[in-house]
Amino acid sequence: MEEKISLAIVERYFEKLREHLALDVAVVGAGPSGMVAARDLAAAGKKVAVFERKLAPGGGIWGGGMLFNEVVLQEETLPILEDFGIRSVPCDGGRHTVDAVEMASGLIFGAARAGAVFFNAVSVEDIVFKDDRVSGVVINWSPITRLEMHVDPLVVTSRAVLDGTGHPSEIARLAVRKAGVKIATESGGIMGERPMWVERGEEATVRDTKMLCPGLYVSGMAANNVSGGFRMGPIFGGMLRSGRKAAALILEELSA
Ligand code: 48H
Repeated sequence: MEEKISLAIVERYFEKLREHLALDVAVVGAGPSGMVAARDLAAAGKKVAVFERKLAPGGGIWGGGMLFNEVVLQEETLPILEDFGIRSVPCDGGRHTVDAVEMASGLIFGAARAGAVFFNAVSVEDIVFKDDRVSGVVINWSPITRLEMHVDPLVVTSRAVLDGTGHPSEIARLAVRKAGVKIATESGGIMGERPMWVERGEEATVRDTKMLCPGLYVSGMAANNVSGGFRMGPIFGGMLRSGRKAAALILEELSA
């Protein structure tokens, strides 16, 4: 019995990994924008994997605002929540509060049920860059990177990579620093996040969700950081809309 449980886990895990070594889309980071994108892409029939450094997917949702586990969303973004069956409570100004735990778990479940596969506790430490195109991700166990063990990574190839890594925009940074790519920003590099201005930050997040260079897209706070957008605190409508827009842009390219 003991052996059979271990065997079932090992066999199924490796089957899952083997099936996802060549992807349509690699989503890096299981924050709100990455998970909405993963769900939409998987629902459209694409082979999608989400690589998340932490043990628990969910990114910055869980803690709400300053650990008060509620977040705020604008009325017009509720249809995205409804696609995941996540509930909300109206507050003033056409806004709604959402229980952060319900939102994080609902987005995880929705993306998984649509067919996106999560690889948690896995960090993307580099990109594949071939013929002037980002064409995959280089992965390692997060504990290995955290312990700074000298262990070579594995590679997953992908037709498109989405940088959903939040504030640090790690994948775009790698493209600029290691591949010498000029990305689609005013300076051609990482502009850096600006201070708090909710309305401007929310709009910029969606506007700056885009293709940065062939094969590489950006969403959420990473889009803000890359293009020099303002931050917005614990309001999440822009993140959800950004994920939806990223998926639509990628689908447009993959179906062309
Ligand atoms: C694997 C990685 C790597 C890596 C990072 O920050 P997130 O929640 O993502 P977004 O951009 O969808 O949402 C942002 C939102 O949560 C937020 O922070 C807001 C609204 N802030 C406003 C403000 O003013 O501060 O999640 C990103 C995820 C995290 O779970 C990371 O662990 C993960 O990406 N990650 N995973 N490989 N190299 N880098």
